[in-house]
Amino acid sequence: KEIPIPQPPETFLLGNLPDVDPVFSIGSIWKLKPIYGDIFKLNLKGNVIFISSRDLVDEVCNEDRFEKFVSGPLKEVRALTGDGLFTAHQYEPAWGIAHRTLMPVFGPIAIRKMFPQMLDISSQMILNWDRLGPDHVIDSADDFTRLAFDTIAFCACSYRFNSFLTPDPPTFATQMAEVLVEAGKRAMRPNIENNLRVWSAKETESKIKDMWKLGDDLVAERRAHPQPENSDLLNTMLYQKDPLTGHMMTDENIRFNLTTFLVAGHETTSGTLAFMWYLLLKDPEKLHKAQKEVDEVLGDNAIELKHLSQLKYVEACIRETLRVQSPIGALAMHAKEETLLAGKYRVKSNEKIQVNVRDLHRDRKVWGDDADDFRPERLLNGGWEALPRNAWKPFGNGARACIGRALAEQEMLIATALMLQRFQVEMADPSYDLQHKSTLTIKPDHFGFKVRRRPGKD
Ligand code: MNH
Repeated sequence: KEIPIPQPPETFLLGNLPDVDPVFSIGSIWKLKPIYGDIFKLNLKGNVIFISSRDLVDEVCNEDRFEKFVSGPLKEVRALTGDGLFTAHQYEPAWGIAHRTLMPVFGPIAIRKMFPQMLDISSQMILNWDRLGPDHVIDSADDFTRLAFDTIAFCACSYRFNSFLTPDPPTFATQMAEVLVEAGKRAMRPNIENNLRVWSAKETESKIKDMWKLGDDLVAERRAHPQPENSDLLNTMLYQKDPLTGHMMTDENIRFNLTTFLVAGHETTSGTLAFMWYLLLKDPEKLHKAQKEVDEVLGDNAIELKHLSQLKYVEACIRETLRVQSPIGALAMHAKEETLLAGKYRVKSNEKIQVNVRDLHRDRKVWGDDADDFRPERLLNGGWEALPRNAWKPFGNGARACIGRALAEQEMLIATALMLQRFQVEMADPSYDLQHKSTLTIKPDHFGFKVRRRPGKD
């Protein structure tokens, strides 16, 4: 009854490393999936099992049997974010302490209070584009990165990066992208080779130190100038006790989590916005529907918190983007104990199971024959509520799911509504076809657009 998991032939000493592009590894997985099916395995310095059907993923989402696995690229990122929430092993006490301390302040009610800060940053982006005029080509990755970066820093620590004021993106963002690319490459290289690359290790180390300094300075500054309780996430980290153990987050863990928020908080959000605008601009009918909704809900009025829950079509556009072009390529899990998957595939507890998010989100059994198409309508009129469990996983699973989800969703809604209200947006190059690039997350490469002020919309 037990059957082996399909696997491409291995190369002597290198296993399946040659099957995977070190710079865009998930792209290789997307190509192997149609050949090997919903489950296959690669030897990438240890066995990695890739799964992509809703049924297999549903099984692996059971937290009694499986949990998040920090290994490979994620483990390499620990050089930067240590036992911060995103890269902590499930068994590390710092994860539980930070999770319980921070969950309430990332909840929907707390996030609503961030509306003015989010609007502040979004408005800077809009004003900046207004000033640059209709001929200026906006690089989506650059400007949405500025938006997401300034937003998370302002909302989490009341710190202004002011990255719309400078022509280059913030140094922190550039260094971070470089460190993440290096982490990805290290995970795909044989260990002997990693050990020989002393120079790139030294470079990376010094970038990491620079990035930590930002968080450490923020902490020092806040200690020197205390703010009223609950004023932002930084305050919570500094003064709140874990309700379960009574422990406080350590200074080192605060540094790791500040860095984590900056890393996790901006790449994914900016990637999602860039993908959504690509999808909308490729399909003007959907774009017009979204704009019409914004006109009906906002008219010429300034956006307010109360409008957000009325933007149902825009919300569906965001969710549908997260389905067809999820910025996270894979979720890494492992079995807590050796087990049989689907009753027939043996997996050991030290083997990594990767959920291939893109192909999960295109499972024909769930989404139908038009699974590849961007169609927000499928998530309206009961479609969202009718989705089978664990069919839509852009924010991860269970206890280790994204803590920033409500923050990101609100931020994306505000930015999108403002853009639609104010501008007619068009592709910079109408013949552009989607290309992907990746650091830890996936974004469109070289996707630019232009904006023209809509008459009468000030
Ligand atoms: Mn986020 C975990 C996706 C925005 C902070 N995030 C995850 C995971 C996914 C994810 C998937 C689970 C990863 C894994 O299983 O290894 N996150 C997103 C997406 C967006 C996003 C698609 C935007 C769109 N995330 C944000 C924002 C923050 C954030 C904004 C700001 C703080 N995310 C986190 C943190 C974790 C996480 C922290 C780790 C949570 C944990 O394991 O406890």
